[in-house]
Amino acid sequence: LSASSAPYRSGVVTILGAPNVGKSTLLNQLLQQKIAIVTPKAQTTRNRIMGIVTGPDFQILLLDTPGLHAAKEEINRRMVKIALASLADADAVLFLVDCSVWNHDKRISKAEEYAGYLKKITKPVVLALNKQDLIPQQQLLPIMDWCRTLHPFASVVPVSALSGQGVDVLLAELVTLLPEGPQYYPEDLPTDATERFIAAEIIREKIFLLIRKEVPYSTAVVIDSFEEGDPAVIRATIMVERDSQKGILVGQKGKMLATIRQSAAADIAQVLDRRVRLHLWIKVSKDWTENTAILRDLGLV
Ligand code: GDP
Ligand code: K
Ligand code: MG
Repeated sequence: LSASSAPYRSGVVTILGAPNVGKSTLLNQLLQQKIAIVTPKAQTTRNRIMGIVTGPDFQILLLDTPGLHAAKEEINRRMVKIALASLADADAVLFLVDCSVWNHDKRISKAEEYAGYLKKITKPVVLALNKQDLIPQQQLLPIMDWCRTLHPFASVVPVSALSGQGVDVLLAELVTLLPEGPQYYPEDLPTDATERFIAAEIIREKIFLLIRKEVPYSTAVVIDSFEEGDPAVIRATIMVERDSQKGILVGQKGKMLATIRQSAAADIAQVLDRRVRLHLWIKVSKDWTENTAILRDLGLV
């Protein structure tokens, strides 16, 4: 062995942070691929999604989680539980914050919120200050100093998940926190999620992006069939809670549903790297977000 040969490191890193700080964007940036859906709305990531980042001498299994937030409804409580439960398996935590929304007062109130989560975490934590592209550079150092007073972070790294700036530094910091270990997955596998799951998530993303306000939170997407081949033929059902929501999803003369279908099909085709024929149905299933059997089917229990 030469003096320069580093041990192979591998392990699990959980990404934690409030809704909309950029957790899914960062995961996609690290993987150079879209596996997690990104929307400007909070609470769009419902399940935990694992991304696999493989380097020459490391493999990081990254868990994207639903955002941490005060949860009232059943489905939201379950999402926070999924986020915190994934900590048990983690070797390290990547705590992501959106530093672009901080002014002085906001920082103070945020500090209390973060402290609440951080005191529950016994694993080493790397703090990533995301959306640094939105703040003046001279503000970065004071913010980093202030952050170091909040918690004994393993490191504090400014990044832009959107542009990729700082992401290589962040990756290197995370690798130092991993134990020596084997390569668990093939080096070209970006996620343990199935194509089926990613297809359903992309359809859900389009609903969030295209439909106003609260309707998307009442929807779930179930893949009824997924025929491999070129084109891949995918049939999916969008579940809603009420007839009125179905009307909004269908839209005038079916235009909204057509738009959702077209934009989802285009994105799925890109991920699968082949043509896609997508068929969508809408089903009204009253109060499914409170229904344990349905939540279990969706992997949310
Ligand atoms: P999550 O809820 O934490 O998973 O956040 P998302 O990844 O869904 O991102 C929420 C919003 O923030 C989206 O509109 C992203 O495009 C945006 N966003 C994420 N990272 C950055 C960043 O580094 N810079 C900027 N300007 N926007 C970002
Ligand atoms: K989001
Ligand atoms: Mg997300």
